[in-house]
Amino acid sequence: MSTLEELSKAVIAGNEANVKSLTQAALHEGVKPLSVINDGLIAGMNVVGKRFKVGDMFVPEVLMSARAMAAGVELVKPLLAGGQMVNKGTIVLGTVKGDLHDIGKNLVGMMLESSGYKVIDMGVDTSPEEFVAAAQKNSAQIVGLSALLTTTMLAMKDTIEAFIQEGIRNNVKIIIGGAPISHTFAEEIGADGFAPDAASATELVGQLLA
Ligand code: B1M
Repeated sequence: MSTLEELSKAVIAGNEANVKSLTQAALHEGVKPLSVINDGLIAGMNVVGKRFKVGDMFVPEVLMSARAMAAGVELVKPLLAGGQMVNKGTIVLGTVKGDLHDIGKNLVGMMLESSGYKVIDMGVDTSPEEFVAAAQKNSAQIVGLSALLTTTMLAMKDTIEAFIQEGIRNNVKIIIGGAPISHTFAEEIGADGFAPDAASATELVGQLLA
Protein backbone atom coordinates (compact mmCIF):
# COMPACT_ATOMS: atom_id res chain seq x y z
CA MET A 1 0.00 0.00 0.00
CA SER A 2 1.36 3.46 -0.88
CA THR A 3 1.90 6.10 1.80
CA LEU A 4 -0.99 8.13 0.36
CA GLU A 5 -3.31 5.12 0.63
CA GLU A 6 -2.18 4.57 4.22
CA LEU A 7 -2.77 8.27 4.87
CA SER A 8 -6.34 8.02 3.53
CA LYS A 9 -6.94 5.03 5.79
CA ALA A 10 -5.62 6.93 8.81
CA VAL A 11 -8.07 9.79 8.05
CA ILE A 12 -10.92 7.27 7.78
CA ALA A 13 -9.85 5.73 11.11
CA GLY A 14 -9.66 9.20 12.70
CA ASN A 15 -6.15 8.41 13.88
CA GLU A 16 -4.56 11.85 14.29
CA ALA A 17 -1.10 10.55 15.30
CA ASN A 18 -0.89 8.32 12.22
CA VAL A 19 -2.20 11.06 9.96
CA LYS A 20 0.58 13.35 11.17
CA SER A 21 3.35 10.77 10.75
CA LEU A 22 2.07 9.59 7.35
CA THR A 23 1.70 13.18 6.11
CA GLN A 24 5.31 13.78 7.08
CA ALA A 25 6.37 10.49 5.50
CA ALA A 26 4.64 11.35 2.21
CA LEU A 27 6.26 14.78 2.11
CA HIS A 28 9.59 13.18 2.93
CA GLU A 29 9.14 10.79 -0.01
CA GLY A 30 8.77 13.84 -2.24
CA VAL A 31 5.00 13.70 -2.79
CA LYS A 32 3.83 17.20 -3.79
CA PRO A 33 2.03 19.08 -0.96
CA LEU A 34 -1.15 19.50 -3.04
CA SER A 35 -1.18 15.79 -3.83
CA VAL A 36 -0.84 14.97 -0.12
CA ILE A 37 -3.99 17.05 0.44
CA ASN A 38 -6.00 15.86 -2.57
CA ASP A 39 -4.93 12.22 -2.95
CA GLY A 40 -4.32 11.45 0.73
CA LEU A 41 -6.31 13.64 3.11
CA ILE A 42 -9.34 14.57 0.96
CA ALA A 43 -9.48 11.07 -0.55
CA GLY A 44 -9.90 9.69 2.98
CA MET A 45 -12.52 12.27 3.88
CA ASN A 46 -14.50 11.37 0.75
CA VAL A 47 -14.79 7.79 1.99
CA VAL A 48 -15.86 9.11 5.40
CA GLY A 49 -18.61 11.12 3.67
CA LYS A 50 -19.90 8.03 1.85
CA ARG A 51 -19.90 5.89 5.01
CA PHE A 52 -21.56 8.66 7.02
CA LYS A 53 -24.31 8.87 4.40
CA VAL A 54 -25.18 5.20 4.57
CA GLY A 55 -24.99 5.08 8.39
CA ASP A 56 -21.69 3.19 8.60
CA MET A 57 -20.12 6.07 10.51
CA PHE A 58 -21.59 8.51 13.03
CA VAL A 59 -20.95 12.15 13.95
CA PRO A 60 -18.31 11.48 16.69
CA GLU A 61 -16.28 9.32 14.30
CA VAL A 62 -16.65 11.86 11.50
CA LEU A 63 -15.40 14.55 13.90
CA MET A 64 -12.35 12.44 14.72
CA SER A 65 -11.64 12.06 11.00
CA ALA A 66 -12.12 15.81 10.53
CA ARG A 67 -9.69 16.59 13.38
CA ALA A 68 -7.15 14.11 12.05
CA MET A 69 -7.43 15.61 8.58
CA ALA A 70 -7.01 19.15 9.94
CA ALA A 71 -3.82 18.05 11.74
CA GLY A 72 -2.44 16.78 8.42
CA VAL A 73 -3.44 19.97 6.61
CA GLU A 74 -1.61 22.04 9.25
CA LEU A 75 1.63 20.19 8.45
CA VAL A 76 1.26 20.81 4.71
CA LYS A 77 0.22 24.45 5.06
CA PRO A 78 3.70 26.01 5.50
CA LEU A 79 4.83 24.27 2.32
CA LEU A 80 2.02 25.80 0.29
CA ALA A 81 2.62 29.33 1.55
CA GLY A 82 4.36 31.25 -1.19
CA GLY A 83 5.61 33.81 1.30
CA GLN A 84 4.68 36.64 -1.06
CA MET A 85 4.57 39.98 0.72
CA VAL A 86 2.49 41.71 -1.95
CA ASN A 87 -1.22 41.74 -1.22
CA LYS A 88 -2.94 40.81 -4.49
CA GLY A 89 -6.38 41.55 -3.05
CA THR A 90 -8.53 41.13 0.04
CA ILE A 91 -11.03 38.34 0.41
CA VAL A 92 -13.62 37.95 3.14
CA LEU A 93 -14.20 34.21 3.44
CA GLY A 94 -16.60 32.27 5.62
CA THR A 95 -19.04 29.41 6.00
CA VAL A 96 -22.61 30.69 5.78
CA LYS A 97 -25.18 30.96 8.54
CA GLY A 98 -26.33 27.69 10.06
CA ASP A 99 -23.40 25.71 8.66
CA LEU A 100 -20.52 24.44 10.81
CA HIS A 101 -18.40 22.72 8.14
CA ASP A 102 -15.06 24.44 7.76
CA ILE A 103 -12.50 22.01 6.37
CA GLY A 104 -13.10 22.92 2.73
CA LYS A 105 -13.36 26.63 3.52
CA ASN A 106 -10.06 26.46 5.39
CA LEU A 107 -8.40 24.80 2.42
CA VAL A 108 -9.70 27.53 0.12
CA GLY A 109 -8.36 30.18 2.52
CA MET A 110 -5.01 28.47 2.74
CA MET A 111 -4.62 28.28 -1.04
CA LEU A 112 -5.62 31.92 -1.45
CA GLU A 113 -3.15 33.04 1.20
CA SER A 114 -0.41 31.00 -0.37
CA SER A 115 -1.16 32.74 -3.68
CA GLY A 116 -0.64 36.19 -2.15
CA TYR A 117 -4.17 37.26 -1.18
CA LYS A 118 -5.14 38.65 2.21
CA VAL A 119 -7.85 36.44 3.69
CA ILE A 120 -10.21 37.64 6.39
CA ASP A 121 -11.51 34.38 7.83
CA MET A 122 -15.00 34.75 9.28
CA GLY A 123 -15.11 31.18 10.55
CA VAL A 124 -18.38 29.23 10.47
CA ASP A 125 -22.07 30.12 10.93
CA THR A 126 -21.52 33.62 9.53
CA SER A 127 -24.61 35.79 9.13
CA PRO A 128 -25.25 37.93 6.04
CA GLU A 129 -24.82 41.05 8.21
CA GLU A 130 -21.41 39.85 9.42
CA PHE A 131 -20.27 39.30 5.82
CA VAL A 132 -21.45 42.78 4.81
CA ALA A 133 -19.78 44.45 7.82
CA ALA A 134 -16.48 42.61 7.26
CA ALA A 135 -16.44 43.42 3.54
CA GLN A 136 -16.99 47.12 4.30
CA LYS A 137 -14.48 47.27 7.15
CA ASN A 138 -11.74 45.60 5.12
CA SER A 139 -12.60 47.10 1.70
CA ALA A 140 -12.71 43.56 0.35
CA GLN A 141 -12.77 43.00 -3.41
CA ILE A 142 -14.02 39.43 -3.07
CA VAL A 143 -16.44 37.73 -0.71
CA GLY A 144 -16.24 33.94 -0.62
CA LEU A 145 -19.11 31.87 0.74
CA SER A 146 -18.89 28.19 1.61
CA ALA A 147 -21.82 25.83 2.32
CA LEU A 148 -21.91 22.05 2.76
CA LEU A 149 -25.58 21.49 3.51
CA THR A 150 -28.43 21.69 1.05
CA THR A 151 -30.37 23.57 3.74
CA THR A 152 -27.68 26.26 4.19
CA MET A 153 -27.18 26.84 0.45
CA LEU A 154 -30.10 29.23 0.76
CA ALA A 155 -28.14 31.38 3.22
CA MET A 156 -25.87 32.20 0.26
CA LYS A 157 -28.81 33.85 -1.50
CA ASP A 158 -29.65 35.76 1.71
CA THR A 159 -26.06 36.95 1.94
CA ILE A 160 -26.09 38.26 -1.63
CA GLU A 161 -29.42 39.97 -0.87
CA ALA A 162 -27.82 41.67 2.15
CA PHE A 163 -25.12 43.19 -0.10
CA ILE A 164 -27.84 44.44 -2.45
CA GLN A 165 -29.86 45.91 0.45
CA GLU A 166 -26.75 47.70 1.75
CA GLY A 167 -26.18 49.17 -1.73
CA ILE A 168 -22.68 47.69 -2.05
CA ARG A 169 -23.33 44.68 -4.31
CA ASN A 170 -21.35 46.27 -7.16
CA ASN A 171 -18.33 46.92 -4.93
CA VAL A 172 -17.54 43.23 -4.47
CA LYS A 173 -17.43 40.00 -6.44
CA ILE A 174 -19.15 37.18 -4.60
CA ILE A 175 -17.96 33.62 -5.19
CA ILE A 176 -19.45 30.45 -3.78
CA GLY A 177 -18.45 26.85 -3.28
CA GLY A 178 -18.99 23.67 -1.29
CA ALA A 179 -20.05 20.10 -2.03
CA PRO A 180 -23.72 20.77 -2.96
CA ILE A 181 -22.99 23.94 -4.98
CA SER A 182 -22.98 24.14 -8.78
CA HIS A 183 -22.55 26.67 -11.58
CA THR A 184 -26.29 26.59 -12.13
CA PHE A 185 -27.00 27.44 -8.50
CA ALA A 186 -24.44 30.27 -8.62
CA GLU A 187 -26.21 31.74 -11.65
CA GLU A 188 -29.63 31.29 -10.03
CA ILE A 189 -28.72 33.32 -6.95
CA GLY A 190 -26.69 35.95 -8.80
CA ALA A 191 -23.21 35.02 -7.54
CA ASP A 192 -20.23 36.11 -9.65
CA GLY A 193 -18.69 32.68 -9.74
CA PHE A 194 -18.48 29.12 -8.48
CA ALA A 195 -15.40 26.97 -7.90
CA PRO A 196 -15.51 23.21 -7.27
CA ASP A 197 -12.25 23.06 -5.30
CA ALA A 198 -9.63 25.18 -3.58
CA ALA A 199 -7.25 25.41 -6.53
CA SER A 200 -10.08 26.49 -8.87
CA ALA A 201 -11.23 29.05 -6.30
CA THR A 202 -7.79 30.66 -6.42
CA GLU A 203 -7.90 30.69 -10.24
CA LEU A 204 -11.38 32.19 -10.18
CA VAL A 205 -10.31 34.98 -7.82
CA GLY A 206 -7.38 35.74 -10.12
CA GLN A 207 -9.74 35.97 -13.12
CA LEU A 208 -12.24 38.17 -11.30
CA LEU A 209 -9.56 40.60 -10.13
CA ALA A 210 -7.74 40.71 -13.49
CO1 B1M B 1 -21.47 16.93 7.85
N1 B1M B 1 -22.62 16.58 6.32
N2 B1M B 1 -23.04 17.27 8.98
N3 B1M B 1 -20.21 17.07 9.32
N4 B1M B 1 -20.16 16.25 6.68
C1 B1M B 1 -21.96 16.39 5.01
C2 B1M B 1 -21.82 17.70 4.28
C3 B1M B 1 -22.97 15.38 4.30
C4 B1M B 1 -22.94 15.46 2.75
C5 B1M B 1 -22.68 13.94 4.78
C6 B1M B 1 -23.55 12.89 4.11
O1 B1M B 1 -24.69 12.75 4.45
N5 B1M B 1 -22.99 12.19 3.16
C7 B1M B 1 -24.34 15.80 4.93
C8 B1M B 1 -25.10 16.90 4.17
C9 B1M B 1 -26.33 16.36 3.46
C10 B1M B 1 -27.06 17.44 2.75
O2 B1M B 1 -27.14 18.56 3.11
N6 B1M B 1 -27.60 17.05 1.62
C11 B1M B 1 -23.91 16.27 6.30
C12 B1M B 1 -24.78 16.38 7.43
C13 B1M B 1 -26.19 15.88 7.24
C14 B1M B 1 -24.36 16.92 8.67
C15 B1M B 1 -25.20 17.14 9.93
C16 B1M B 1 -26.60 17.69 9.70
C17 B1M B 1 -25.22 15.78 10.67
C18 B1M B 1 -26.04 15.72 11.92
O3 B1M B 1 -25.80 16.45 12.85
N7 B1M B 1 -27.02 14.86 11.85
C19 B1M B 1 -24.32 18.12 10.75
C20 B1M B 1 -24.64 19.60 10.41
C21 B1M B 1 -23.92 20.56 11.30
C22 B1M B 1 -24.04 21.99 10.77
O4 B1M B 1 -23.28 22.39 9.92
N8 B1M B 1 -25.03 22.73 11.24
C23 B1M B 1 -22.95 17.76 10.25
C24 B1M B 1 -21.80 17.84 11.01
C25 B1M B 1 -20.54 17.47 10.59
C26 B1M B 1 -19.33 17.42 11.52
C27 B1M B 1 -19.30 18.54 12.55
C28 B1M B 1 -19.34 16.08 12.21
C29 B1M B 1 -18.15 17.43 10.47
C30 B1M B 1 -17.63 18.86 10.14
C31 B1M B 1 -16.32 19.17 10.83
C32 B1M B 1 -15.72 20.45 10.29
O5 B1M B 1 -15.93 20.88 9.17
N9 B1M B 1 -14.94 21.06 11.14
C33 B1M B 1 -18.86 16.92 9.21
C34 B1M B 1 -18.17 16.42 8.06
C35 B1M B 1 -16.68 16.26 8.20
C36 B1M B 1 -18.84 16.08 6.86
C37 B1M B 1 -18.29 15.36 5.60
C38 B1M B 1 -18.14 13.89 5.95
C39 B1M B 1 -16.98 15.87 5.03
C40 B1M B 1 -16.94 17.37 4.71
C41 B1M B 1 -15.52 17.76 4.41
O6 B1M B 1 -14.85 18.33 5.24
N10 B1M B 1 -15.02 17.36 3.21
C42 B1M B 1 -19.44 15.65 4.55
C43 B1M B 1 -19.55 14.60 3.45
C44 B1M B 1 -18.89 15.05 2.16
O7 B1M B 1 -18.86 16.23 1.82
N11 B1M B 1 -18.42 14.12 1.41
C45 B1M B 1 -20.58 15.97 5.41
C46 B1M B 1 -13.63 17.59 2.81
C47 B1M B 1 -13.51 19.01 2.25
C48 B1M B 1 -12.08 19.25 1.80
O8 B1M B 1 -14.36 19.12 1.12
O9 B1M B 1 -15.90 20.77 2.27
O10 B1M B 1 -16.45 19.83 -0.04
P1 B1M B 1 -15.46 20.27 0.95
O11 B1M B 1 -14.62 21.46 0.31
C49 B1M B 1 -14.03 21.41 -1.00
C50 B1M B 1 -14.99 21.93 -2.09
O12 B1M B 1 -16.35 21.75 -1.80
C51 B1M B 1 -14.58 23.34 -2.28
O13 B1M B 1 -13.18 23.32 -2.04
C52 B1M B 1 -12.89 22.41 -0.98
C53 B1M B 1 -11.53 21.85 -1.18
O14 B1M B 1 -11.38 21.20 -2.42
N12 B1M B 1 -15.14 24.43 -1.50
C54 B1M B 1 -15.13 25.70 -1.99
C55 B1M B 1 -15.62 24.46 -0.24
N13 B1M B 1 -15.96 25.72 0.09
C56 B1M B 1 -15.66 26.49 -0.95
C57 B1M B 1 -15.79 27.87 -1.15
C58 B1M B 1 -15.39 28.41 -2.38
C59 B1M B 1 -14.90 27.59 -3.39
C60 B1M B 1 -14.75 26.23 -3.21
O15 B1M B 1 -15.46 29.71 -2.65
C61 B1M B 1 -15.70 30.62 -1.63
